[in-house]
Amino acid sequence: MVGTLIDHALIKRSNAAARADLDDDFGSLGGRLARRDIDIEAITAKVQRFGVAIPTWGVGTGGTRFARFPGPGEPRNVFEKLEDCAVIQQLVRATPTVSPHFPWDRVDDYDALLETAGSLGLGFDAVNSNTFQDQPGQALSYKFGSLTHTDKAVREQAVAHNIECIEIGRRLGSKAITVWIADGSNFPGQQSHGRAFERYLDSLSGIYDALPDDWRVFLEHKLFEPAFYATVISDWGSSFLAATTLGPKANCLVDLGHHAPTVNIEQIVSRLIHARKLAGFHFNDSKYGDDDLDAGAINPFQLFLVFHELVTAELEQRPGFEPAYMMDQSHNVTDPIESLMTSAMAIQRAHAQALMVDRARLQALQDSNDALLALETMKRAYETDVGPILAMARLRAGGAADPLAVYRDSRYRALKDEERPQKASLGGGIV
Ligand SMILES: [Mn+2]
Repeated sequence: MVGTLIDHALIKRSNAAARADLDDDFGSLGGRLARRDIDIEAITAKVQRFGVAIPTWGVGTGGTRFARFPGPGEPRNVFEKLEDCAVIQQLVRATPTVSPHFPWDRVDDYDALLETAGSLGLGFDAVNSNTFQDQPGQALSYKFGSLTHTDKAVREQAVAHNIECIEIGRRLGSKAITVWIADGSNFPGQQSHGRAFERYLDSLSGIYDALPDDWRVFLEHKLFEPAFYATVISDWGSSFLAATTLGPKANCLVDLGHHAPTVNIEQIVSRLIHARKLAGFHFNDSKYGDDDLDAGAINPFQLFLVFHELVTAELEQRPGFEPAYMMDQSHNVTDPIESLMTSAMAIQRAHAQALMVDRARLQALQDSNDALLALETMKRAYETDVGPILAMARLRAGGAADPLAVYRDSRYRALKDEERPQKASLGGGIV
């Protein structure tokens, strides 16, 4: 049963109070952009069309390997997770889809799940499998790996789980499955790098063969953790090699946190676009490793540079360019709804800034090797305050000009705390 979302009258009142200032700011920004031959209405329309998926696990409090500190009114099942996702979409209007995870979101009646999502105005994005932990009653353990395990029976169990996820996804209207494995080793010599990768390819081909015609499989690489010596799919090279070996329906997914701190992620994005192998993104930010911090919290310039590659590919109509966007963050000290709203807006911001790069000028500067003015051209777009565009896009789409203020005024979290009495233990967080 779907509970209360945000009272629409509250959004209307807040927007009415903000309207005059917003019109002024939007108008003055429009004038300044016009002098740069940028049409603010065209940018606003593109911002309105942009969407990024929310992972169902994102609306719960995350955790670290040390502890998890649950917040009040956390969703207790996938239906309640959908409510929280709907609130984010109601206010921000940039998150129309939800990315489910199995077995965490397993239900008896998937038609009811689909119907609930539809009634909340939400659709389903890529499904996510889980072979990185053991489930109650599971026959064989993933302690020493899943799709790359030395025991064929364990590999077959992991493949069967992924195929079940595809089957559930079909019923929910998904078109892709994301496969991330925790497989790897903690000690030199523990595992054969070569044989582990070959077992991965063999297992993945079983999943690949089960894909419906219009489906894709997204291979997600990760540098380290939980394996601390070697991860089987550690980098975009391994991911690309696997995706190329498997075939055209296999693409490489880039989780921004899954790289070493100094890696040039935007260049990787460019390479994957060139090879028609970019699956999409898991957006987040990090300072040290896979910190799963909120998108744009640490390095918004990097996010902008990634979007510069994406917008360029879109403008050039690169063949096979159809990236799926999702946020993948762990909210440990904030209200997950607030984090996801501000992160979605940070992602929108990077997108809008990237739309403002003067690409003709940039290319001319690149061709004449003018490094300084080339950077200045990028910075000019990056330093444009696109806030009024984002607010206007939200307002026109029926959302809130100031989502955070409306959310806090609504006391949604306090109301859910009463509606959703928590059990003593809620299980682990998300890695
Ligand atoms: Mn991820």
